[in-house]
Amino acid sequence: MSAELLALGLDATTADYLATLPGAAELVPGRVARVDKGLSTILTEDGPVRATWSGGLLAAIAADSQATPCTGDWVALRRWPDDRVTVESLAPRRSAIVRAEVGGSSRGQVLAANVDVVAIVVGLEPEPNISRIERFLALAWESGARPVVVLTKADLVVDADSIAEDVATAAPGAEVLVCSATTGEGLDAVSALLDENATLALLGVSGAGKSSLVNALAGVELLDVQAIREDGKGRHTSVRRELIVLPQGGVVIDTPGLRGIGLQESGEGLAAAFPDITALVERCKFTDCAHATEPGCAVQAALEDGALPVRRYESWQKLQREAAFMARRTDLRLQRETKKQWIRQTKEHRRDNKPRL
Ligand SMILES: Nc1nc2c(ncn2[C@@H]2O[C@H](COP(=O)(O)OP(=O)(O)O)[C@@H](O)[C@H]2O)c(=O)[nH]1
Ligand SMILES: [Mg+2]
Ligand SMILES: [Zn+2]
Repeated sequence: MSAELLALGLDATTADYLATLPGAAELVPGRVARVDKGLSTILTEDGPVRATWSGGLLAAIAADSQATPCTGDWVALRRWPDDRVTVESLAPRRSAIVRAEVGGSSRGQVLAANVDVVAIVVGLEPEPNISRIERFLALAWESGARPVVVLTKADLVVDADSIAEDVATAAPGAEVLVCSATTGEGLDAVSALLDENATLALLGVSGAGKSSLVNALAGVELLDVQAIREDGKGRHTSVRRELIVLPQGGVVIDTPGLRGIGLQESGEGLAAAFPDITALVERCKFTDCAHATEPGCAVQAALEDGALPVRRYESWQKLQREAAFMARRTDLRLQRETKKQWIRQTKEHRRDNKPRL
């Protein structure tokens, strides 16, 4: 494995996958930095290249939209004699941040792949929305990467540490860091998340301070920071997500500001984000307890004695309903797909078994 690929965050499993592909000798490994409608920018040991999808990859995408390469993916490239470059193969992802697609298909949209740490970036001013942090945490836990909460703009408040304590109660199992991109306070701890060429993805709403944080970590202006428009009516927003290799090592993926994020159906991320409630539910007297008026409900008891804040319970309930809705939608899609496949097979069977005339 070359030093250049290590700096891009290549891990042993992925390196092995890429090296053992059929015809690997003619293929070039690379990491997706950005995708614009089928034309992607891929970082290789010899610098960035622009590439399109190969026929084989297009077929895989037609069968499953999640096979579309996204920022952070590792791929194998082929250089053609006419200098075109195509993405031949997509390496399995070791983690993926997937949000539910708004409307339409029930397939999730992959925001970033092969991430080690997901930083949920939240400005300390205006006051953080704790329920939104819980939602981001569920998405982050679901990804398979390690979630942390980065509270930024510490220079704008006097009680950063007490806000951080509140946030920590909503983020069991996740580290909560306080920093300022403006003064540099607390940046060392954020920087440490990038040790050993780790890949750090930043999630957060537009205006949270993600791009400023990347610039502060890099020590140079790599990304556009939102300027507040002079008429005060809104801001121009960056829509491009980018993969940035920091000069001191480590890779940052700056996702677009997410206004709303839908949850995927599995509910595993939700259980990981709410281990306190998951533990209570296991202690309810009835296994199908709806935590409303049932006797022996551990959730209701925790709400009554104040061990479980009502806000946190309501936030969990809302996300829980959403995940259940997504699960039903996925079931419907799978049913339809199975039916389509059955019809196709029946037709093929009929064609293959036509009586001879
Ligand atoms: N005072 C202060 N302002 C910040 C800090 N970080 C970002 N900002 C401001 O917050 C606004 C949004 O920042 P930006 O990095 O573009 O947010 P993004 O949309 O999440 O990428 C800009 O006006 C920044 O100047 C900080 O640490 N302190
Ligand atoms: Mg930005
Ligand atoms: Zn209960």
